[in-house]
Amino acid sequence: MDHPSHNRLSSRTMAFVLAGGRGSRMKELTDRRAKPAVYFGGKVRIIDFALSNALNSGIRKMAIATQYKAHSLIRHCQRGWNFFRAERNEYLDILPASQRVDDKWYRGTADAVAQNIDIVDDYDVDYVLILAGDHIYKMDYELMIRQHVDSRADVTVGCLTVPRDEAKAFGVMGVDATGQITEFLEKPENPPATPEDPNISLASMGIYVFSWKFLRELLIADAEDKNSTHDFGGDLIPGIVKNGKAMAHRFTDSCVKSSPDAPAYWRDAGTIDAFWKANIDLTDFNPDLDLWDKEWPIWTYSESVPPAKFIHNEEKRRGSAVSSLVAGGCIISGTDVRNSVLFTQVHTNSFAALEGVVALPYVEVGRHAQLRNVVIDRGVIIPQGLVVGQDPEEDGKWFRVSEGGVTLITQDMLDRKAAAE
Ligand code: ADQ
Ligand code: ADP
Repeated sequence: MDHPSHNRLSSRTMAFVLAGGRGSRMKELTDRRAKPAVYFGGKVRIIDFALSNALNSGIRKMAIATQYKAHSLIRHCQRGWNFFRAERNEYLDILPASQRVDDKWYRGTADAVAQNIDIVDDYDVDYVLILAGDHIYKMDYELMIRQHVDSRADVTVGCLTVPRDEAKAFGVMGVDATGQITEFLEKPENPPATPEDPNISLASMGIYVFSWKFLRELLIADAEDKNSTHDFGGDLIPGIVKNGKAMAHRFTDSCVKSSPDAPAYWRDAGTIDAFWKANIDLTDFNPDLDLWDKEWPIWTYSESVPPAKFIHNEEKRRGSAVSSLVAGGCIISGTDVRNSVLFTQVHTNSFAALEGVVALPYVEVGRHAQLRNVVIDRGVIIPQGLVVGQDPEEDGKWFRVSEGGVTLITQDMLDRKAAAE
């Protein structure tokens, strides 16, 4: 008798995760690391969402294409995603652009797959699920692969609805009543709306299911095409919409929610403001993204550290955190912490006050510092008495203040400030 898992298409699918882009809208946060390696939610990195979704969906073969500032990402994946066992037919490969085919780096997202055709061949799968490594969401990909197979599409594109005025950052599509994509415009100046609502557009999530046989041929043809930019959204998908059958898969149909009433959660978090908000939203009483859900865990690498500790100092100054996420290894000593997300090993000192603070690992906050609505990069030492978040003009002299009024602090910025004073 067939084992039930044999009916799951995910066991015949590999996930190919694209993690080589720049994410330049995150400014100094992506100076030294690619966006998929950026920390999130007090514990994980952004790429852990795509990888955990694949794992939780039953996929046991994965590859991650890296290029830009890949060191931190590669180290994270080596430490945290090293439990795949070839004896069980499980694989996870990290594929840095390494000029395997000729002397070119990955020229675009499709080229990142094309340069590794022989490796994908070795995986011996029927379907390839192309994922972006830089989005925060929970999704059961099995349902999307199932739709792809049942509809006999050439490609199935994951899609969601976005406000029309935000849609020009996406591939935007039109669909017919059967869900077949009738037009696909990559980052259009004037995005078309859905028939139901003039203020809403149907946007590509940049995730695709193909049969490997079909994609393999397409990639070989595309590699020869001098006019192509070798990009899925810019070249391959519009080509299939014109000449073949491209189907849309609605994210809402396979989104994993904590309760049926919860909104479908998907975030790009590609700017300082969006990154700050997505983190701080987790401090809500009932956040839209449930990281506590045992049914759909987000796997990661985490250091083995002692539990978080809260101390009242000698002068009886309380060390406390309310409506906050505080990771292991933190020491909150005589500090008032509110609505903040503190990653591993953040140490704060007496008489400091933190509100709306996202502090990446190994941040130290000196005595009497007053910080409001800030993102602090990993390893930053906040000097005693620093006040940020009260006078944007003053903050802007040294730090990066976003459009939404969030201040990003890196060690380089603090060093420049110290040198000038
Ligand atoms: P973008 O997000 O703008 O649009 P892109 O910058 O190509 O597309 O990034 C897609 C993914 O590929 C990211 O995870 C990125 O890290 C990675 N990547 C980019 N260049 C790469 C390279 N040379 N090698 C390896 N990886 C690379 C895409 C689609 C749109 C869709 C949005 C949704 O093109 O149609 O709407 O995603 O966010
Ligand atoms: P991790 O070191 O855990 O990967 P990061 O994502 O913060 O954490 O690191 C990003 C990359 O920048 C890594 O390659 C790291 O080694 C490097 N890096 C961190 N701090 C510095 C620094 N002060 N100067 C140069 N490179 C650094």
